[in-house]
Amino acid sequence: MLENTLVLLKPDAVKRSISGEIIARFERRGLTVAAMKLMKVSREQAKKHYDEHREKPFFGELVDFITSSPVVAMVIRGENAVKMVRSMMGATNPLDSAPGTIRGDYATEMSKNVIHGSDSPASAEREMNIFFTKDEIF
Ligand code: IDP
Repeated sequence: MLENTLVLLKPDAVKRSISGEIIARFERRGLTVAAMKLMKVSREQAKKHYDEHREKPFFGELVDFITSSPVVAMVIRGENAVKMVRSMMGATNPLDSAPGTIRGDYATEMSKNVIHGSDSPASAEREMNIFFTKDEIF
């Protein structure tokens, strides 16, 4: 099934100039970029995006980090793109992410784990609307 998913290359990825390498992995796999921009996430967008974590002790830290400096926001499209991107990202905690996955190859810390990808088609729909207008998605 052809799907869209929301991907954020987090501030740590942009600062380390590894965005291109990560985008290349998606393209090499056969997924395509349907929307992309370098942007500073507002606190309002961050709180909406991470709403499911609102009650967690690390929520403040999460919002502070994602708004700290620019991210690359993308819509990635392809067959089963949601699941495909999640499997390419690797586990949330870099200690558990297998080598060969994005986090397994680039991350060492839970808070600076390089990438966000929607966890379901419903989340993807919700999250794409936070970062993109309809006419920005090709
Ligand atoms: P995901 O990014 O793999 O979907 P989520 O559970 O949705 O993982 O968590 C969102 C983000 O919050 C993670 O990518 C990570 O940066 C951060 N995070 C998750 N759990 C913790 C924690 O226990 N301490 C600190 N940060 C956390």
